[in-house]
Amino acid sequence: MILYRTMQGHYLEHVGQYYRLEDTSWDALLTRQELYEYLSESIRKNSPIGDSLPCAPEAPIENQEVWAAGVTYYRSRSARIEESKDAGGGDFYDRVYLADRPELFFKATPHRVAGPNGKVRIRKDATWTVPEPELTLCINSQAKIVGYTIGNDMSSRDIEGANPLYLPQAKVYDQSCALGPGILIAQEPLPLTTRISIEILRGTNMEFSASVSLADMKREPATLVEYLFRDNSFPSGCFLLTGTGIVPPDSFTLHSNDEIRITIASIGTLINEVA
Ligand code: DO4
Ligand code: MG
Repeated sequence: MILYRTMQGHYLEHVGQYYRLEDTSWDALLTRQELYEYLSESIRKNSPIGDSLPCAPEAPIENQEVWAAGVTYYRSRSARIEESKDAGGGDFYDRVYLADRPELFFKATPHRVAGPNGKVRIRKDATWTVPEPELTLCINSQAKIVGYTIGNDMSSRDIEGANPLYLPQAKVYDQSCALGPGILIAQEPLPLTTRISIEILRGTNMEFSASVSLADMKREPATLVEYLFRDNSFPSGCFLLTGTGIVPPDSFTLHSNDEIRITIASIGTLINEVA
């Protein structure tokens, strides 16, 4: 079942039918104990409202912080070693890829997050920007993974490549993150055969497309969550992007008006235009 946040309230999709939920706030919903059971019960007790959402979905976030993991796929390690070669930073990416402790960084506050069909941005002072399509964990205040959504970790490669200490500037700026379209509420981990796909359209031209499987991720989602919660509390829960396994070739940079489509079949497609 997939949970959606809209201007008109919260909705649940289950086998092609949509149900309206009565909860007062998104935070209250995401921090509910036994969310899966509560939603299953709502489906049993209520009649569906139809086979489509009555209005457009919004970013599935209220007061949650957004964090991200890095260098969790070999492709990200290699691309970053290459981009930071001149700055002497390459060794660190290899070391973090192999270390027990994962790379975790703060990504966005809610107002920096674009929702489905919203606009993501290229930093004003960046010259080389790419989207990073990432499976995103929805975690409650008790450190339990309650669901999965799609995240785009927009990244300024020239800024990070100039010096890895510039990472927060390469990663955190207005509309540097997109989340959505909804949250797949699941009790079990996603199968490792799950694929993350991206398409980048410039006008009618497909500028770049690729896909990767969760089996290629080096870290377990549960381990990432364990590290994130070691000495941080999240009273409203949080989101954790799990890293990218797709990096376009070095000749590619995003342009204004490009359309980015990221698909994980069991969740949906997150579509954003570049402002
Ligand atoms: O090490 C820098 C960030 C890595 C990242 O965002 C990723 O691998 O997805
Ligand atoms: Mg990333």
